[in-house]
This record gives sequence, structure tokens and C-alpha cells, in this order.
Amino acid sequence: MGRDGGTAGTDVDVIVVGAGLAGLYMLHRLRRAGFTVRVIEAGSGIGGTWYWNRYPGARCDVPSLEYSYGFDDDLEQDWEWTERYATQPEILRYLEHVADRFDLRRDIQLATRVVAATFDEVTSTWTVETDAGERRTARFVVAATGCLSSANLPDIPGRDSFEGPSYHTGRWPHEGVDLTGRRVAVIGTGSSAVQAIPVLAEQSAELVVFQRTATYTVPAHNGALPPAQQAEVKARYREVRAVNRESVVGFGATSVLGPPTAATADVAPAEREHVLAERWDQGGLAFLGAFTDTMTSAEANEVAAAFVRSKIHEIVDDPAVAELLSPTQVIGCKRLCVDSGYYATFNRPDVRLVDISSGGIEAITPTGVRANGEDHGVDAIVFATGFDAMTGALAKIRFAGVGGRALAEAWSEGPKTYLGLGVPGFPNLFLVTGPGSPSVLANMVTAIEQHVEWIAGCLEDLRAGGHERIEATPEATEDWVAHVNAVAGFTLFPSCNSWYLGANIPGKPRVFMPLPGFPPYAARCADVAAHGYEGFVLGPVR
Ligand code: NA7
Repeated sequence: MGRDGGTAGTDVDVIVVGAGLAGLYMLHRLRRAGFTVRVIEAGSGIGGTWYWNRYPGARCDVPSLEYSYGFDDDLEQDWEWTERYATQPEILRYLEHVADRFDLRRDIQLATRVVAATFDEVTSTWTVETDAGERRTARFVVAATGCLSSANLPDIPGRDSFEGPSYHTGRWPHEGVDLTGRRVAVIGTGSSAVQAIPVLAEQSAELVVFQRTATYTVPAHNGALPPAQQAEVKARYREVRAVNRESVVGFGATSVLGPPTAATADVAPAEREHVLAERWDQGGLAFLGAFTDTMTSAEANEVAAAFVRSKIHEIVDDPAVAELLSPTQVIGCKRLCVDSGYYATFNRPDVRLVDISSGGIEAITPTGVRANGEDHGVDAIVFATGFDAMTGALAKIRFAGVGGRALAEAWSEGPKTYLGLGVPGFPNLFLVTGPGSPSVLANMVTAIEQHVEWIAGCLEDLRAGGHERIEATPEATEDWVAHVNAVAGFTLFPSCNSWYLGANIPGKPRVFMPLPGFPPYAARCADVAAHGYEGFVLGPVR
């Protein structure tokens, strides 16, 4: 394919939508393979999630040494992380460094939103339209649009009547917000809220937290990354990345505790406590990996859940508040949170917890938030209400595939993909970490690298074979959707109202979207490629 413009007379070979972790690496990898690429990004800067989520306390809950690209030896050796869990500004600096280091910016168009993409069946090309009214053509489109990028601002009665400022954690003002001396409401108690609440409590005069569902969170025990530890990991980085690719969740290779070896039922109760306490003291998401059966056996899960509840009662002084903070759902069913002082924040006299589990928020008024018949006067509202996960960003683009069929229509009963990579009826469109792939159930960087490399390898193979078009078959897709459901059904994940199921968005079809288990998935993708892209139709041959 040509170096200026695309071979099909298109503007470029590939249009990539989004310049986050996925889009940046996709650009680099495709360029290295000789394709012409244009990345179109809605934000005014690169970084995706790490560009948008600037709320106080925002950081990653996967260790920084593992939440980083593994595709370039020099990059991973040169970059120095400062903390066990990197802050949002540090990750954004890292991505800026990557963009400069690999000279990516010249092919990235910022502050431009892709609004539509239409497939031309005669030429087998896509025409992409932007909010600036431009039209650009490409043989292929890669949607690197992110799993958690479409902010969910719930439609609460009176929402826009509030006279003070309101913020969504995923759209935090870049200039920062000074909440010193203000009375602040936080709506939501997911991961973003869990990170923001301890910091907001320090700043504000009074913090009122509206909790619909109590949250399990484990301590981060974050701190400076000891240079010796960083050097030790860097010395065996190839092995670390390889171990992560063989890990169910795509990370854990730098954890001192390692993967689980025993089922809960096979361990005596006193020893279980010891194992869980050791993980709690170590901190982080590895807590869920104490035993092999935590996400597959309700009894086993309850052992871990009860342990966290006992910790909440230990940490929180007021037993009634501790009880309200104690979740009842399966632990891990909603994504486990990692915190720095979350539960203890509720011991502060200036922090109040409002349980809205039965009635929700009744209204937002000009002066505050009304719940349980009571008005809570506040000066500012923070919506930590999450995202239209996994499909939200794709749904905002008017994709028109074969026969002009809209993606929204094809997915009206929930997303249907083959391998989370391809969609029948939408040839030459690839999704990075799409629904039906491990994505959010794995270290996002591990999942992204695997997808980017698979897609790039696929485009190289198509070029080598003279193919202009690739499309997932409906049969392979139906089988894949059934497979994802079967795997999810074997776990406890579908047992609560999580965003994995789309349950946080009113009216969204209830379908379990990510696929648990990274290694067998990656092996399957490799297999599909090795067998001539089984489950896809390739053609026509020029
Ligand atoms: P989450 O995890 O989706 O959390 C959103 C929170 O907001 C959660 O507690 C929700 O309660 C709550 N919520 C959502 N809508 C409402 C309404 N209408 N009223 C009251 N409360 C509401 O989003 P985060 O941004 O915290 O984290 C997303 C992911 O980003 C995280 O898992 C990491 O992977 C990174 P609910 O639980 O639905 O009852």
C-alpha cells in the first residue's frame, strides 16, 4: 500500500478513531508495517482515559510497572515510574512521551470527533465524517474508542436547575477545581468516587456522599516505587510481560504473592483468614486472587466478601455507617476498587453518607440534592456516575455497514462481535478491546497490545494475500456470543447490576460484555489467524 494516501485511492489506508493507549500503539504499529494512517481524536490532547479523567485522586489501580507498553525494550527501560500506582498526570506524561518518542503526532488530528462512518460496498472502503464536516476515506477503520470513555450523566429530575457548578469525574476541568471551604455532593461510589472522596474530603468544608450501592475496596498501600524494585523488574521485563500474557487478568507478574494455588474449600478457615489478611496487607486487586474459586463459587466468594466487611467494621467508628458501607453483592461482581483511605474518610465529622439504595436521588434542586425526602444543601456536585461502558463510544458514531445497516440496529439486543474484533455486516472495521473480548476484565494495556498486534498482523496478511475486504461471518459471531455468555455464566460476574452488563444505563440491553480469561482468548485469536482467519470471510482477491 502506498506511503502517501491509501492504495484504494483513499486518503489513507487506515483511519484510527481515538488517540488513547490503543490508538497510539495502533498508529505506531501500522506505520511500522508500511500503512498510511490517520488518527482522529475528539480530545484536544492525546491520552484518552488519561486525558479526560483528571478528578482529584485519579490514578491507575494496576501497578505502573505493569500498566505500560511492552512493545519497545528501550521505552520500558528508559521510562521511570515514581509510584507503585501511577497518578493520572504521570500516565499522561508517559503517553505524551510515547507520542513524541515515536513521532506519532504528525498523523493525529486532535479536537475532532468522528460522527459517522459509512461503508461503500463497491469499493470496499470507509468514508469517515467528522464534526468539522470533513470526509476522509480509508480501506480500514479501527475503533480505538475506549471501553470507559462515554460519560454517564444520569437524567435526574432537575439536574440542570442546580445553580452551583457540577462536574463529572470523567470530564474534569483541565484547569482544576478549587473546592476549599465548599459543601460538596458526590453522587456515586464506584472506582472514581472511591479515589476522589478522600481527597475531596480534605479540601471541602463538608462532603455528602450519595451511595446507591456500597462498594468493596481494598487498600492500595501506594507509595514511592523503590528504585531497586524498579531495576529488578526492568532486568526481567520480557519475563514479566510473558507471565502477564499467561495471567487470567493480564497482570500480576510483579506481585510478591503470585496467582492463587488453592480453592477456598480446600483451606481451613483459620488459614483462609491468614491468606486474605496477607493479600489485604499487600494491597491492590491481587486480593481477589487469594483463592482459585472466588469468582466461581458463591460460598468461596462470601468468604472474601465477609473478610472485607469485617475490615469495614474495624475501620469505621460508627457501626451504623459501617453497616451502610458494607456491600451485600458478590465481591468482584462490580469491579473491585483500590483505595487510599476510603472507608476511614467516613470517620471524619465533615463527611456524611446518604443511603439512596431504595429511592435513588429524587431531584436535584437549585441549591442541592434531594433524597429520602430530605434536602441536602451543597455548593457543588460531583457526578462520579461512571460510563456507558464498552458500547457507549461506538454508539455515538453513526456506523453504516453493508446495505446501510446501522450498528445501533445490529446491536439493538446487545453487542454482537466475533472475538470482540469484528462485526458481521461491517467489513474492514476492527474494534480494539471490543465487547466480547477480555478488555476491562484484564490489564487494559495487555489486552490492547494483543489486539493491536492481531489487527496489524491481519492487515499485513490481507495485503500479502491481495485481499481488500474482511468480514466476520454471522455464524462465527453467534457462536462467539454464545461462548462469551457460557464463560460468563460459569462465573459470578452476571449476578449483580454492573456496568459489565450495561445495567447502569437505563434501557441498555442486559448482556455481559467482556470475556473473562485472557490467555485462552489470546490463544484463540492466534489460532484464528493461523487458520486463514477462520470465522471471517476474506475477499475479493485482486
Ligand atoms: P462506576 O464504577 O460505574 O461507578 C458509578 C457509580 O455511580 C456507582 O456507584 C453507581 O451506582 C453510581 N450511579 C450511577 N448512576 C447513578 C444514579 N442515577 N444515581 C445514583 N448513583 C448512580 O464508574 P467509575 O467512574 O467509578 O468507575 C468506572 C471504571 O473506571 C472503574 O471500574 C475502573 O475500571 C476505571 P450503582 O453501583 O450503579 O448502584
